[in-house]
Amino acid sequence: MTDPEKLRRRALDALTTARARTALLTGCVDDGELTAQHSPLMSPLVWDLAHISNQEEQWLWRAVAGREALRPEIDPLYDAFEHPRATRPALPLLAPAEARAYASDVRGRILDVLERAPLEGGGPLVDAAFAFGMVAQHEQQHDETMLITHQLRRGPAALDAPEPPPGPGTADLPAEVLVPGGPFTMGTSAEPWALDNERPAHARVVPDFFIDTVPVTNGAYLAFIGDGGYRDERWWAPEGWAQIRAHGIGAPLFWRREGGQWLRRRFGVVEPVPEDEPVLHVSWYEADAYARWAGRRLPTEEEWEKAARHDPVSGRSLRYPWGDDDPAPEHANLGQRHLRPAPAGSYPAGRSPLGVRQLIGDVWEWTSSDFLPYPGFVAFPYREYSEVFFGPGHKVLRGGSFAVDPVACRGTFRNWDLPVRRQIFSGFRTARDAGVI
Ligand code: AVJ
Ligand code: FE
Repeated sequence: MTDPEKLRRRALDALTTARARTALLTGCVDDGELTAQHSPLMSPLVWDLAHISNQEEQWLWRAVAGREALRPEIDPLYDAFEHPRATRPALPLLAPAEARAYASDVRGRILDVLERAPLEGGGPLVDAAFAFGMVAQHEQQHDETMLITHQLRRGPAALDAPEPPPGPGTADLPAEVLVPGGPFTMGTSAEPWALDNERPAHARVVPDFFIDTVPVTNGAYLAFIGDGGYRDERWWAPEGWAQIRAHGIGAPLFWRREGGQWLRRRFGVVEPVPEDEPVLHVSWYEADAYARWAGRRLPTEEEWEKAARHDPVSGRSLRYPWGDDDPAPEHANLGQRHLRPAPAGSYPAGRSPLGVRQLIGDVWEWTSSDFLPYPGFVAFPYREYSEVFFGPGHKVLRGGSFAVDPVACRGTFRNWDLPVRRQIFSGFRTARDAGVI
């Protein structure tokens, strides 16, 4: 993708799509709700709104266009490292009307820049085409964050979306798929909008392993609960056991048991837990404990990526499980098109060459791996984007949820979070070494 006009259209399209989503997420509640803190885990929605535009101003207006700062005095308010989320409501934040005016001022200016910027795709990370793509991805990541805030919010539903299609189910699918061992290419040096932590492409070798054909479902997870999984220390990492004991955790977040039935709250609506849907809102510790109970383990990050990208015929790593085409609605449940995961077994057109399903979309999948740099990693645009998070404190999630836009999701995309987190749209699948029965 080196044609500058194509890059320009793609950037414009990605920015416009992101802004429509931001407008929806911040326009469906009143100003009081925008400035309220719905959970100490999250920012007020109005913080995300101005933060998106402040980053856009810094990366595109100042860095790419080389123009003078518009609102330098607000930079510290919207610096995620300066103020932890719980303290943000007390800051002198821009009021909703001011934040909206700032957002449209910045957007108008950077669209003028985009019209004239010399764009050369495929260049080094610092090229202008990359910066526009990074800003669109950043906004979409905050749109997912804002959707998490909506899920935590109390009160009647503010959002609505059609149900995902019913899907073919799992009756005809094998429980697991053998991924052949040997080398494959992990990461990318070619994907124009890949972030710093996805680079560079490099060879990895994994031994033969089996991986679940579909993500672990609520039904399967209910068997773990029913078998006393939350009361049996054998299955738990020590820190996970401490967490569930300290907080009285006995089920995924947003679940409760009433009259012998498991219910869950989903965007302001309480409904029975659907057994055929991938489990959602579990911590890394819960995923790890389930896998141990099942006699299995979480896949490593490289196993996950090999299952998602390796084409055994060509030996090549694909951009997505289904090939190199950009995601379309028949491939995966992405982009907040539906406000829930689709039933396990859905999206046969999105399966990998080896037959693994729903690797992209539906739920972020916990892996056993710590978030670490690839060999040859170069931080961009600054250390705080990825580098400061490297280390044993953060676990990698792969594949993207129903809440993430296609622009911020691909076979190489890496998400990370603390192993205690459960408000994120997280699920998992399990794996095992081949040869171990
Ligand atoms: C990649 C989702 C962990 O939300 O902290 C947003 C994305 N980086 N603004 C986050 C991000 C800067 C990041 N995650
Ligand atoms: Fe951010």
